[in-house]
Amino acid sequence: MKSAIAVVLGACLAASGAGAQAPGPVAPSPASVTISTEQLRADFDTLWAVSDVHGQLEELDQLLVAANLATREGEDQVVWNHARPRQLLVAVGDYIDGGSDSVGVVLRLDQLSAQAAAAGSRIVALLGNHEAEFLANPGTADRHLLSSAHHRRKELELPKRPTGEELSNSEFGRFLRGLPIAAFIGSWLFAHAGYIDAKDDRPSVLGYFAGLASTWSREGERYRALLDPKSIVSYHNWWRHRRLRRGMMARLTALGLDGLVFGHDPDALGYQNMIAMDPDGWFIKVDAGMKDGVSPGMLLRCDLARVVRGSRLAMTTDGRPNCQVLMPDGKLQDMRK
Ligand SMILES: [Mn+2]
Repeated sequence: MKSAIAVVLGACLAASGAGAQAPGPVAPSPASVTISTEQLRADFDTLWAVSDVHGQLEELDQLLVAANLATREGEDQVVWNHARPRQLLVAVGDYIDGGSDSVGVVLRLDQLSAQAAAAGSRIVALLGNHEAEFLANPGTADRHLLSSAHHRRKELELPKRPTGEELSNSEFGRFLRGLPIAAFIGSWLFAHAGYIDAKDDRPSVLGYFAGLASTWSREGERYRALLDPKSIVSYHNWWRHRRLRRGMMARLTALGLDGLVFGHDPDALGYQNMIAMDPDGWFIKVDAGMKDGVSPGMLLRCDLARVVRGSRLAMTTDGRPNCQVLMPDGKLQDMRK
């Protein structure tokens, strides 16, 4: 109960604008990342999101270069644009399986994270179900992932034809084990499948996240728990059901949140292979269908000056989406809704 009181107190402080560092919607834990609206305003101009890159390194590089977040250096090298501070990029999981360079995608995010931080920007990478499956059972890594590891063996300091276990013990596994499953950014939740498997009342939703945090502290269970088909990284197609969308709106509201940004289903919300929003303005899905190479992907781009309203983030104004979509050629488009 003590923590619930602290959360309520924190919410009052935040609402009264008492500049102190407000606690997040849930208790701090390595399972989640919190960036308050105050921190957003102080540290960032633009919020970006990408999801479900699935081993398509060239497509990811092209998106980041098109966004001017990264620049090309030499043949295979893409680095964070050191002249690009105040950018927050959220990667919403599923970096591996699909395209030919799963390991390259993970190493790219690893390197860019450090470079972005040095430039006054930040990358928040979240875990997807494919990473959770690998970390739970590295021995089941498929031949495409292992072949990608073989090609990248020098960077990983691995022998020829590495095993899944060796890959898990390399920098690749170390980076993935450092990833949280959820990010509370302003008043939006970011998570791979996004579904909160709890009742709608506040104690149940807080209990759900406390449960995730508690399995997080037991490494053996951490990834196995996420393999549950209704987990926050695994639940496919929940968005198809009006009842579950309504439930999610209630659970987000119970935490004082205004929206969910998720990936995982390239056809989510009825839009195939594109970033889009639901008609009620509560959900943005960012899986743009890169997995099988049918789409070169896109980035969600939110100008924070437009999105931040007091202590909240608004997905829409007068029913129109506040964020836009950046295409691989650098053109900005309105988001579908
Ligand atoms: Mn997925």
